[in-house]
Amino acid sequence: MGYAQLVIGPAGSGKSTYCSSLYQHCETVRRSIHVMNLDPAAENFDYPVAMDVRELISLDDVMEELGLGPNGGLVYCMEHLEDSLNGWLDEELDNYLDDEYLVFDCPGQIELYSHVPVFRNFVEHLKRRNFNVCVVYLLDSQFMVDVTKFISGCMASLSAMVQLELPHVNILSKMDLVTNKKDLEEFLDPEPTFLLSELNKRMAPQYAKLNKSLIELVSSYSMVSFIPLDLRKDKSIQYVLAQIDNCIQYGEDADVKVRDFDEDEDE
Ligand SMILES: Nc1nc2c(ncn2[C@@H]2O[C@H](COP(=O)(O)OP(=O)(O)OP(=O)(O)O)[C@@H](O)[C@H]2O)c(=O)[nH]1
Ligand SMILES: [Mg+2]
Repeated sequence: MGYAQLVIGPAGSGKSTYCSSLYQHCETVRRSIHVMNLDPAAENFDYPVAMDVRELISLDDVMEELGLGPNGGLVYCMEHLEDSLNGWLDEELDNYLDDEYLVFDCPGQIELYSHVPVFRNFVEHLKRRNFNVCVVYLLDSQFMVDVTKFISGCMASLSAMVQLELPHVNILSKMDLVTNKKDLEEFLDPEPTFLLSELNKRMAPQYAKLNKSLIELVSSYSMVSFIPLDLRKDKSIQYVLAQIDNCIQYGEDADVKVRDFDEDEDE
């Protein structure tokens, strides 16, 4: 049995930085992980790239040769990868043991998960290869300080969840930039009734019915829970990793030491 994290989230939400910090953390604790780049638009990396999708296609080449812009170019790359990605994975996996832990650093554009089937097919293929896979969905904490942004963040994560049908771990990234943690705390694991009353306060009365349906939707998919991640704190990375490991049933017998993130607040 192998294990895999698919690291997704909006452009610039901190996916590649997370992969790099996770790699460093694992190196320190002498744990083996391999970070794979699935982003044809990636430029440089702070982690050793175990597999690089740009061997198959890169955004720069597509833009130059086909005269496409960055977004159209990326959609083209993904369509092109539909036929080749799974075969490439098979070839690359020959270099690894069956029980490896892989982390896939993915591109940020949300339409790649909803409009193009390549990621879904890729996930199905990983499962066929006996990998336990989960989505690690990163959302920038800067966008989470009010209820309307919170709901739109949940909806974006939900759209990926519906497309990929994978267990999800939602992460709030860039916690080091949050100056007022109190504002954010109410959104980490909020009660649906709290969200609904906040949303109703913010929006005109004619939206009340829509608001109720939205809150019901996100809470019935258990989407309204986010784990804060502060990359400056090793314990925060450790906690996030333990949650993900739990989700993909990695090291079930191992005695994973977990401390709650809140305990570190005053350090
Ligand atoms: N302060 C702070 N900045 C961060 C953190 N994580 C990422 N950044 C910054 O946010 C920007 C985007 O980070 P990336 O890791 O490239 O984000 P990404 O999600 O991989 O971006 P795309 O691949 O382009 O979608 C960079 O300038 C990072 O330095 C963080 O935890 N704290
Ligand atoms: Mg990136």
